[in-house]
Amino acid sequence: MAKTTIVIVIAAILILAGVGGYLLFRASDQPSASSANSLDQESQRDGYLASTSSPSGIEQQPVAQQPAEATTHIILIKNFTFNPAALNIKRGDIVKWTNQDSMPHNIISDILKSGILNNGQLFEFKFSNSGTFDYICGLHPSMKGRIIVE
Ligand SMILES: [Cu+2]
Repeated sequence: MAKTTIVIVIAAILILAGVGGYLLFRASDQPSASSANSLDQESQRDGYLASTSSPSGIEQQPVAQQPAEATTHIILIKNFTFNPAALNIKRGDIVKWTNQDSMPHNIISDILKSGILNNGQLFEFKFSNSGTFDYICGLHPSMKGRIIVE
């Protein structure tokens, strides 16, 4: 019953506003008059919709501030080369080496030593301290790489 009344009231407002806007437009009044009219109509409609919707409504949850996430960097081992050979990262970042060669490789430095990586296998390491870390492949010592941690 109350809903029907509201619908009728809204319909009446819409019609009146429409006719009013149309007449204003016809009378070659300022075009802004008709747009202002429709703005009023919008806010009135919103008011009615808000009063008829459920009390809880849909509330925008504030997005919590996330701490800066660690970035994961990929180094491809391909054709007996680390790619990229030198990589700049930030403290806390993770580096993943993935072996794309058919030959096995590994990664050895002062602070880390991977197992043998066969084709398709990967090794990851989190760099928690800043510094410059040179590494090689223990099986092919001419393969060299460097990680620079800010
Ligand atoms: Cu190797």
